[in-house]
Amino acid sequence: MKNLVIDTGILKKMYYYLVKIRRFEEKIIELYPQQEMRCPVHLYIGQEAIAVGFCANLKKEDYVFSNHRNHGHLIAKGVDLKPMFAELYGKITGCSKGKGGSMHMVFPERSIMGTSSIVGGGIPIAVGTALASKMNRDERVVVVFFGDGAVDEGVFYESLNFASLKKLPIVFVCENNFYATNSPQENRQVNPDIYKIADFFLMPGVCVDGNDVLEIYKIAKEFIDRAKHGSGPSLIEARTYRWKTHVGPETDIEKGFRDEKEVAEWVNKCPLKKFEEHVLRNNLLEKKDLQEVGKKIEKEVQEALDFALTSRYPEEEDLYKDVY
Ligand SMILES: Cc1ncc(C[n+]2csc(CCOP(=O)(O)OP(=O)(O)O)c2C)c(N)n1
Ligand SMILES: [Mg+2]
Repeated sequence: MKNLVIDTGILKKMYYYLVKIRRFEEKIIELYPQQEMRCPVHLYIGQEAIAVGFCANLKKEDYVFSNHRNHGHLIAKGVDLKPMFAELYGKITGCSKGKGGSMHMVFPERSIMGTSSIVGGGIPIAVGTALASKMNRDERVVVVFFGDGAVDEGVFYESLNFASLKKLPIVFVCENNFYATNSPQENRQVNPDIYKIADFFLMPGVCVDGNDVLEIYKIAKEFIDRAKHGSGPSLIEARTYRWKTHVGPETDIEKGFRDEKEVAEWVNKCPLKKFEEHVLRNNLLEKKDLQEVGKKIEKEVQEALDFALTSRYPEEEDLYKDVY
């Protein structure tokens, strides 16, 4: 897979999603202080390459399970910005009808069956879905994204064991951004190499640069294909960094949670910049291709925002609808 040549259509599509996630969240940063989005937001800026590289290998019917930091996964899986902005504003047209907010977005039409704010909580649900896929022989693969913090939870280990035992069609993707809230990985975990946990469960474990969308695309292809062909699960650790504070639109340097130099070093490894430099240097795409994507997304963001702002709030009698 290392020498796989990625065709121009896929390169353009991946750039489109990288920029779409970035601009969506930049708009949140701009508007959040108005206090009209009344839900907590965990921003994905800096980690975009992981969602994009994986989802570019998935079909509409393949399942994605996510977590509290989910905007990138939904967008990369093809969810439109309109129901996403509407959800942030608590509107009835939101993807969870205004009841979920940022952390609890649902979009079954794109096989996003729900996202959870319980750290590690999505992992066993993803495994159960993969078991159903296998029993139904429907060839729908499952990709579950979680943070390094979820590796502190017992259910992570139980899930890996069961998935390997039953050879389930699932890829476990740990987005290691080295922090769980303000707690660095080295204060929580004895072994920094999360991917090595796969060894014990007799599945492949791979570590990848989480800011390099092309590398991620290739790794994702290999292990998604493997899962689809009945060879069972794998664990991919993608090392990356979140640019913003754990929750909210600010940075956390001024609060002293992270070192300014550390943040700056990672901002310099921006996944969008890395992609742009690579494709231009190697004549894979032209500058005008990249500019066109930028313009298209600017328009989409504005239209989605207008849609959300002009949508209505749920009525009081909607309160107990869709609640089980
Ligand atoms: C079971 C559980 N414990 C604690 C929390 C509080 N909490 C919310 S997010 C978070 C950190 C998650 O870190 P990580 O999994 O690395 O994801 P990241 O925020 O870095 O993307 C914690 C401890 C929670 N939501 N659920
Ligand atoms: Mg983390």
